[in-house]
Amino acid sequence: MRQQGSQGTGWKLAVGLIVALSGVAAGQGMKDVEAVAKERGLSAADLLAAAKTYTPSGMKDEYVIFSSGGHSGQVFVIGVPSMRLLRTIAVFTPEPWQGWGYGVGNDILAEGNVNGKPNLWGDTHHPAISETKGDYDGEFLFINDKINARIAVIDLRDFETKQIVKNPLTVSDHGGAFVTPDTEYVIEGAQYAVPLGFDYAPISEYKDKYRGSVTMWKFDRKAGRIDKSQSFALELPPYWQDLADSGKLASEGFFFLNSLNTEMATGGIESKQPPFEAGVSRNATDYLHIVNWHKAEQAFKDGKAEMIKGFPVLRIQTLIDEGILFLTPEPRSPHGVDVAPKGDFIVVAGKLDPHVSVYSIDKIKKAIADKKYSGSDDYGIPVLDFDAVIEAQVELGLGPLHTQFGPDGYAYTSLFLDSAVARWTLGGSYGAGTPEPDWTLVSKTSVHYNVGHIGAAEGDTVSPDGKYLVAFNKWSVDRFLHPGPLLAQNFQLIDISAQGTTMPVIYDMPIGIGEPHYAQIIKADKLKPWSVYPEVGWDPHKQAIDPMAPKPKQERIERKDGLVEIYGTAVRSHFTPEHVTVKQGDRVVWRITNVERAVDAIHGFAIPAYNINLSLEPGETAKIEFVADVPGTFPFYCSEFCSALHLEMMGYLMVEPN
Ligand code: CUK
Ligand code: CUA
Repeated sequence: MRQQGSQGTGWKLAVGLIVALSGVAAGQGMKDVEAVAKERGLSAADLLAAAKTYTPSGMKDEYVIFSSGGHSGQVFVIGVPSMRLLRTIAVFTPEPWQGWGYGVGNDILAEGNVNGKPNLWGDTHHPAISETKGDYDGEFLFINDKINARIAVIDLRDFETKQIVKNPLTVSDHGGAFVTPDTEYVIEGAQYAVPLGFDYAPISEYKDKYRGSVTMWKFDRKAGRIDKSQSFALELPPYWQDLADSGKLASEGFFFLNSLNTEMATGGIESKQPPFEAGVSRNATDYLHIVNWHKAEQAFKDGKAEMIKGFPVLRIQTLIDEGILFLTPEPRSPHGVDVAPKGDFIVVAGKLDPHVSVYSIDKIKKAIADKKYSGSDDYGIPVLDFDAVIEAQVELGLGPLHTQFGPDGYAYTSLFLDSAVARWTLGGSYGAGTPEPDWTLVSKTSVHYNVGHIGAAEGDTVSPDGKYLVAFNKWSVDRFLHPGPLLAQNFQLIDISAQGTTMPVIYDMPIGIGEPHYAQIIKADKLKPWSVYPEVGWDPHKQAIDPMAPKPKQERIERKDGLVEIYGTAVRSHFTPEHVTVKQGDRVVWRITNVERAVDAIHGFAIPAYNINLSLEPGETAKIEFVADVPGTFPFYCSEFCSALHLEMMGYLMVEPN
């Protein structure tokens, strides 16, 4: 049931506040607000929440969420506090409005082919905004596709995908995308163990042949691309590495990965082994992987990697010999691992344990230096003594999953089974920021329902903002109208601006396009997107002028040996040329430039029967290629309502039969 707030004085105060803020003549305005609130059954808390989130026409949002699009394979861009969807960025899945896969982006989508076959959906999980010194810089966005182990690079000047890389070693990933503090590397941890390169091996050979891995993709910021030639991977035991996070400041040079199948369970029934669900949860502890990536980079540069599937891999023995990899116990099957703002603490959420376990990087470094091991695992990797590296364990509730941070020494953890977000205090040098004692649970806010990740404003950077937190809930049950049995996910905005126990939910946003996982929230003024492309003839793929881009007054059709090259333009409200006649079987290369300079003067370009649609933003040039194998008469047209004479913006493609 939906909770009703008090209808007493608080309500009157809220109305008074809204009326005062809105500057409406107090008497009548107050009555109007009161009447609407009564009629709609709104409480004082509801009115206050509305005042905190309602964003009148023309007012801009203060923060921007980059959310994974889950099964949509895309990225959602959402404003905070209004929770309005501003954009979907086409990534792993064709998207007709943006022309993605229908004339533009086809080559980028093809980079994501797996074993030469197109994979036209993605399960996007974890977006990562590029960072400078551990703080979001708003230049690039990376996101992983869990189902196919791919990473995409998005340029935040135009919010378009520029690159997709397929991991050659693993078929699925989960511990990515995470970036090192200056975005030197994009980290991608595998999820389900497979023989490296996902070759066939019977499950009975699991322990010998199956492996985990983590890949360090080198990012070339100037090129705006991952540089595959400088990228490499680390072979890991087949422990189902889960989430990862990069160290920063105190833990700069390290990254952390947790795991959930150190049992090396291989699944059940006919094998007489327990099913995965039980087999994976037998041990009381799993392993947190501690990776010294500075040393890994050095080992790679020193030629210590072996080529597997044409990709350099540092084998487990090398990781041991070079002091690159250490393990330490963590409570059974944990989920998230999150590094505190100063980089000093690493928070592991229990999932099957009601605690978060907080590790100290100082203690980890000391334990490594002193060789304080409690033993080694089956592969000979040293295991750091748990008591030597743990700083605190804080009991929060059932099903802790993911942690974010505030500016004041608070941490926030999602509780999946409790359907709540917990606020708790960090200790150490953060302790002074909060009125409550160190390492204690302060309060919980119920969310609706089954929360996965949470995202706080800049909440995983070196300088979190506090203020807003969003709970990304898996179930919405009774929150919205039911559009059939497939229900929306629920993004709930929580006001975390007050210290102590006040942490109200102030907005519910249904997401009916796939199941998002993680999202990052950046201050809007850190983004510097273009409103039009810098110059006419701009190729977004190269982020530069295309010297071949058609120019006004130079439109033409060139023909040579079965090749037809069209140089066309689009402007309100006509295409040039308007007539294109080719012969059946001709190869057609059609270049088209939108020569507009006005903001939002977008043209589409759609050709029926040939599966083509483009979105041409002001200044953009695009090139499409097809074989005119279907004879006939094909009216092409602008598919974006651009002007009063939009319907007149068309032409004829005539394909003469042989
Ligand atoms: S995961 Cu979905 S709730 Cu894939 Cu980051 Cu934790
Ligand atoms: Cu151009 Cu419609």
